[in-house]
Formats: sequence, structure tokens, C-alpha cells
Amino acid sequence: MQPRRTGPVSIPSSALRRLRDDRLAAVADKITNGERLGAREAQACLETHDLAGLGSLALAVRSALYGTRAFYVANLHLNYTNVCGNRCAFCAFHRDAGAPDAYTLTPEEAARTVRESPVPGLCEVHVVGGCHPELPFEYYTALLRALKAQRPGLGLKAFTAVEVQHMADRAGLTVAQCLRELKAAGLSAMPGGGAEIFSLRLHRDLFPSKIDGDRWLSIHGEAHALGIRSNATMLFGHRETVQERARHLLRLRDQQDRTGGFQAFIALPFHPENTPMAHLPGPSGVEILKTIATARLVLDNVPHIKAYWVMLGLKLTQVALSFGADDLEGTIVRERIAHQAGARTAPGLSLEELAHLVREAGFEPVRRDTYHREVAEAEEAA
Ligand code: V47
Repeated sequence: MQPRRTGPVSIPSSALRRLRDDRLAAVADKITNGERLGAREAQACLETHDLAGLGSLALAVRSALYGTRAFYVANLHLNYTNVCGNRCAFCAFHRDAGAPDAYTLTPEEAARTVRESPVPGLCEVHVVGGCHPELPFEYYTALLRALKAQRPGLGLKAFTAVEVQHMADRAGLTVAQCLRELKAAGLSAMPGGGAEIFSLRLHRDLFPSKIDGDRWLSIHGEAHALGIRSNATMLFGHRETVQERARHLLRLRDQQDRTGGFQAFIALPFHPENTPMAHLPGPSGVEILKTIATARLVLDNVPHIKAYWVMLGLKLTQVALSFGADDLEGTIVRERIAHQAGARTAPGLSLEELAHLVREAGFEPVRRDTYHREVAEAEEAA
């Protein structure tokens, strides 16, 4: 798999003239010369007070790649269990085993959600859950097989690196063995969750029971070597510094240079409600837009930058399309992780609502599949 590189991008001279930050002018020079941004430039983007200037650079790169197209998928999010022993400080979703509202779906119950999905032409299921202390490895393969049996063409974007490490540890298998078995059972791609923030300091303080950044990256590398594509995320707007955010993006870019299988990056703004960090405010709209725009400029080898409407809200999602994002994730149907932590968006959106959001923001809606291939509406409904 060849990493995709953004070549030199021409930036409208009117936009260049309007830049109000010298450090952004240096970023613009690099982009127009087709040079990579380094840590210094990444930080300059994240720190700039020239929001419009940064947005114009990210929009120029986004437009060079995709014109006015904006992508989304007819999908549903399925959280097979909320039982998890990790107790991460940013998470409002997990429950201890035996808690009154703890749940674990059987593969048959999971398959029913696909059968009863309200989304016409459902194309993908995004499957993630907690690190359940007791589920056997056979549960995960049975889950994938049960979903696939509902619709053989369904893309299954399933199991974060954190879950894969957990199932490998419990089953006494290597991660590569697990991934091979999961692929044989129908796994199409891996979601980007669980990366959190690549910082040893914050790993120790906020999510010490979970794999760290090195391990997260190496599991994605192993998946890529097996031909399994994946996504990448960054959880931001809690206790991380701007340097840590910049470093996270650069480490993802380095990994992509080595193994090339990341399809999309998703910046996840921290939602504080019902978490042990509920005293924090979460990132502002400006912080969110700067982070998305910076990701577009730094991650020159990751094809897609998602504006995850669930966590951004619909209004900021529309704006994010002009700040470097080119993808809206999908219909989702019933989101739980962000909603448990205070997200105020609807649990899901219809295909028509997504298309409307995109059009109203001045872009052209394009449906895609799990591999980011364009899908004709008639094909999808088949
Ligand atoms: O892994 C948990 C994060 C992730 C909170 O790959 C939180 O296509 C904000 O990864 N505030 C789940 N974030 C979401 C995710 C995702 C979503 C959409 C598409 C894809 C993809 C991936 O959300 C978790 C964790 O990193 N998270 N709690 C919170 N309170």
C-alpha cells in the first residue's frame, strides 16, 4: 500500500496576502513548495490566532485533493458491550461487570440491529466495545460472522487496537494470529479509537490500564502488514499540551510512512460530562477547527480527515468542511460513547440529513464504502 503524499499545492494569492501570522506564512511556503511540515510548523498552526488564515491553507490542500466533494457512509455504530475493566479517566461509557446498566449483546442480538437498521442500503457496521474481562475469543469471530451473514457485502470496521490486544492476551494468541482470524471471520478494517494521546505522562495519569501509544501504533502496523486498513484518532482538549498534540500527529505520519494503511484521521474533542474530568470545559470551537486544519496540513500521507459530526455538532461540522475535513463518518444510527459523555447531537442522522448538511455548507455529497470507494446510490441500495 503506497502512502499518499500531498504534492505542492498552490494557495490563492489573495489568501496568502491576508495571512496575519508570520509563522503561518512560513507554513504556507512549505505547502506551496511541497515540503513537509515539522514539529515547529505543526505547533505554529495549533497556536495561531489567525484562524481564517489557517483555514484557508487547509482548504487549499483539501480542495486540491477532493475539490468540493465531501464523503460519508451509510453505516451504524454497534457497541457490543459497555463492560470494561480499564477505567480510563476520560470515559463515561464503561461499566463494571454486574453494574445495573452493564450490557453485552449476543452475536444474534447484534445481528438483529443490522436486520432492523433504518438505514437504506446499509454499507458498513462500526463495531467497538469495552475490554470485557470474560468474553472468549470465539465471541468476537462469532460476532463478525453473525453480522456478515445479514448482508455479505457489509463492511465491518471492527475492534480498536486496544480490544485486539485485550483479546490476544486473554486467548494466549499473538496480535497477528488474532488479526488473521478476525479477517477470516469478516473483518474489513479497524477503527481508529483507543489512540487517545501519545504521551507517556498522560498515559500514566489518565489511561494506565490500556496499551500505550507505541503499542497502539505497532498493532496498526501489524494490521497494515496483513492488508487490513485502519483509521487513526486523537483525543484532545483535556490535559494535553499543544506540543503533545503536534507530536501525536507527527507520530501518526511516521507510522503511515512505514506501513501506509491509515485511511482516515479523526480528531475527537473531549466531552467531559459524567467522567472523572467533568471539571474541565472541553475544547472550544476554535480549538477544534485549528486541530482539524492542522491535521490536514501535517498528515500529508493520510488521505481522509473526518469531521465527526457526533462530537463536533452539526454546525461546526459544516464549518470543518472548509477547514480541511473531507469526510463526515456516517449515519451511525445510535451513538453511545460521546452521548454518555454529554454530546448533544442526535444519536444518528439520515442519509438525506447528511447530504443536506454537506450541500448547505457549499460541498457536494458523495457516498462511500468502508474503503472510501465511491458508491453509487443504486449500488448501495442493492
Ligand atoms: O476510543 C472516549 C474516545 C473513541 C470520550 O475510526 C472520547 O472511523 C471524547 O474512535 N470524549 C471512540 N472522546 C470514537 C472513535 C471513532 C468515532 C468515529 C469514527 C471512528 C473511525 C472512530 O472516543 C474512544 C476514545 O478515544 N472517547 N470517551 C470522551 N468523553
